[in-house]
Amino acid sequence: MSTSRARSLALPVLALLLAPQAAQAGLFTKQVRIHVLGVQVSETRSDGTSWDGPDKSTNDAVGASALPLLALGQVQGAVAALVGGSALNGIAPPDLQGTALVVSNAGLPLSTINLPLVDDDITPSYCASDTACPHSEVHRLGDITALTVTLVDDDALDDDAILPVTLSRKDLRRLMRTGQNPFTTTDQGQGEIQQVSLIVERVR
Ligand SMILES: [Ca+2]
Ligand SMILES: [Ca+2]
Repeated sequence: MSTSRARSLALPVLALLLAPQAAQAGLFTKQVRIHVLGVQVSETRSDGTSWDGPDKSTNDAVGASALPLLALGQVQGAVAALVGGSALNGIAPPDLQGTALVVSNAGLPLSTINLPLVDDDITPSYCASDTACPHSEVHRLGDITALTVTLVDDDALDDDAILPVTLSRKDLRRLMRTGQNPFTTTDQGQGEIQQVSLIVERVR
């Protein structure tokens, strides 16, 4: 093969070899903003006990202990308000709040997305509208190593800790490319946080 012939073949081959790396580098330089739409936690804690209920020192329990101080009519109204729905049918859903932390390659926080308190709900949603969800600052995807979601069940005395889950940059990249939603947190946190619903928005 002549030198010029070999060169003419080598260049396209080199381009093919470099193309995936270039595409990869392109993805890493993309600017993204992460929106958290909602989460789903398990119906009980991983040890099978309820999040809340009569055996727990919860906000609900404190409310109940105050009931004898109220007049009978007030008690009836207060009980109806306390048990409204879920407590009556044996479910004791948690009062979730927490954060989704965007973590840098150095392990430092880049953005903290606050997930506000939602009472008595294993599937809280955080968006005030289609376009108004808790979200991060804009970051280069290549600067992000993970998104860690940490929640607690807000109780009156000691909050019930919930095992956190982490999405890797690979997970976030896949969500950006496919829009797949929600993200199921397989084999993490003993299944306490089961899903995180989020959008990885490509800003530019
Ligand atoms: Ca609790
Ligand atoms: Ca609670």
